[in-house]
Amino acid sequence: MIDKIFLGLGSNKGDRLKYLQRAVMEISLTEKCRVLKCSSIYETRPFGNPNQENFYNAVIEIDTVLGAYDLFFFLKSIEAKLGREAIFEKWGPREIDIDLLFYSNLIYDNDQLTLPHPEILNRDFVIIPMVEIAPDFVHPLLKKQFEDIDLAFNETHIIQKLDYTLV
Ligand code: PH2
Ligand code: MG
Ligand code: MG
Repeated sequence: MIDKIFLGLGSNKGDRLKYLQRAVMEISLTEKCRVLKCSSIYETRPFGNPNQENFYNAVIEIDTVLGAYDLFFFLKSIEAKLGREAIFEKWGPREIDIDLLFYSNLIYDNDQLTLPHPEILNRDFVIIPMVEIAPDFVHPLLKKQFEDIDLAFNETHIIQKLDYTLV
């Protein structure tokens, strides 16, 4: 099976567009990863902690030779390289956040890594971009294709789809 790997990108500090673009660039610069698809970029209201700037969010699909843990730590190293400062506040502002959303249908739940990312179904700014680039991908726990996932009970965070692109 070809792995289907999706990453969520977010920034709400500094030049948000540049941080997202640089994250995609860093991911594609290594031999270990290939960027296959990029969603639109969305401006979104902060989820969880309302006293912070709006985010720019997007989702990308990649291919990689790295396993889930190696990929997770590689993504952390890119966050650090791009200058993400330590965050002391849960869901506080961040220059760049690169979340491993799905590694195919792997299901993990431990201190280091939870797969699928536990917040996906609460976040329109993940579901809508997933519908854009992978409408038939099946959420391995919900067992529904993204295009069939109901947003009706979720709070809306998306303000607008932006004209900028990730690459
Ligand atoms: N990320 C968070 C907390 N809140 N809100 C939005 N709109 N977008 C995010 O990416 C986001 C958030 C923690 O990672
Ligand atoms: Mg996050
Ligand atoms: Mg994160």
